[in-house]
Amino acid sequence: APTPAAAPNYGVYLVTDSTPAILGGRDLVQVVGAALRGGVTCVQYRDKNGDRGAVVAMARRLHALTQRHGVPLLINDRVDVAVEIGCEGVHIGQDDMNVHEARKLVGQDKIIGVTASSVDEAIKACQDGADYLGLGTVYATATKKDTKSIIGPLGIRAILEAMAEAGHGAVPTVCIGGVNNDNAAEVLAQTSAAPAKSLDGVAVVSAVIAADDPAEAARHLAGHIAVAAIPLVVGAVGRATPLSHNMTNLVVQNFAANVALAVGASPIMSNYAAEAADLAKLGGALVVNMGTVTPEGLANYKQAIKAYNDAGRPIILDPVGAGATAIRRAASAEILALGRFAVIKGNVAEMQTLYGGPSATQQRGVDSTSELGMAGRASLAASLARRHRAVVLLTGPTDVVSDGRRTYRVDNGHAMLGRVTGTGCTLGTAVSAMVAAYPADPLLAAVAAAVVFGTAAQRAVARDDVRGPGTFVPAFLDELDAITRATAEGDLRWLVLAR
Ligand code: 3NM
Ligand code: MG
Repeated sequence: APTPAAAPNYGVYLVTDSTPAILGGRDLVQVVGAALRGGVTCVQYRDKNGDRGAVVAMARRLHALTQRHGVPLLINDRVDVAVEIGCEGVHIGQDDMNVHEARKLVGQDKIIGVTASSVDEAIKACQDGADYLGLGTVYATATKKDTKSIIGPLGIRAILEAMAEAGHGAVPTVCIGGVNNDNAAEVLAQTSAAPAKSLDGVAVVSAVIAADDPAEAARHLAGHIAVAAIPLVVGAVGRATPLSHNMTNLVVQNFAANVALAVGASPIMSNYAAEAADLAKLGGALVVNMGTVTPEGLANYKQAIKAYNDAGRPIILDPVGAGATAIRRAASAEILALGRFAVIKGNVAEMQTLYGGPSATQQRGVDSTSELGMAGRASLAASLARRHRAVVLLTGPTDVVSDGRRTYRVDNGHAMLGRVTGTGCTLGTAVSAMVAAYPADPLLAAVAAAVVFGTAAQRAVARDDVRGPGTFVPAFLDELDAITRATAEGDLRWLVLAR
């Protein structure tokens, strides 16, 4: 079956500017290329006055670049240019062509974004069929001097609330105007009308285009976006109470079910695949954890994977001890070739085995034994992610999470997690809940799960009543539960974002 194009991701939205004051003497294609490597998720080429021939030529170069990164390219204002080069869409302001005209020219399948500065403009754009809105101007900016109204974060928030109220809560939004790495976190927090509606991203010009290091600037913005997503992800789990269907090993069943409950999901522990087709219809996610694999178990995984793939529901694959035995190496390779996985989770040894196939090096027990530096870990996660079009969550003292082009590090947690059994496996359960509830961005859902999980460990260890692994486990569940509640309310102060 043909796979529909992935929904555009507006998280780190770059708007270009070719004027010397902002671009300097640099080549726009090189600057945008660096920004894409840093994690920009959407590019708008904005050159309102340039000579048409030069603009078409630049648009083509930019489109070749964004296509290599799998990122949409939109053209500001000049709809004819977008039509000519066949890029993913256009962005139009209130003084540009209207949405209906633009739609006739670009067609149903292309993206049309609209700038709105007021509730009325936003609602009208939604009614006209805009695919997303750019809301602004947040703060006065030297980049665009003719901005009509500076509405601040609270003005943005008022528009978001009105959109949700009018039934347009599903239309994605970014904010624009004077947003940079010093204020992005604050803008995202202040604009959030959660749970009604929050921004899907931030649009910036000078914060990236004029930066000394555009890649680094984009990377920082991507970090702010990921942190801001955590309460949205955790809140979505609480509202949806998604089913977390665990086909897991007999060591961790009880612990995994309790972790699912603590993060607000609804666990079901079913290793009998004949149930999977019914369970897959309930809007949850499946964890396939190969921790105590048997021939019968393997047959069950395969049947359940097919059922969840057929239902279009996410699967989290945890190939526990993938490299430990010939049986596990073969089984994990077979499973991996069989279906689609939203998230593949494991330690370095397991992920190296999957990446290298069944002949990869011997792994001792189910623990991670491989030494690999951070760059090597990031590259392993990204390569495996690209190959399987999945999110890869590579666990370790620092977790690495990648979808193949965006790669995040989660640097929290505590060594105590390695002294009790099942913490790695139950992280997979937490991921399943978050991915099921936050389909918009499985990468950020997995990051959120890792952050919350590691934070719970650190908070548990810090408690006076925790003296070792035995007292740690119940304290960990308590903290996971408490963090989930606080974070869903938008309180980020509980989270440990770096050791
Ligand atoms: N549109 P910077 S503000 C292109 O309010 C644009 O619609 C705006 O640049 C609007 O990120 C703006 O450098 C410029 O402040 C934003
Ligand atoms: Mg405009």
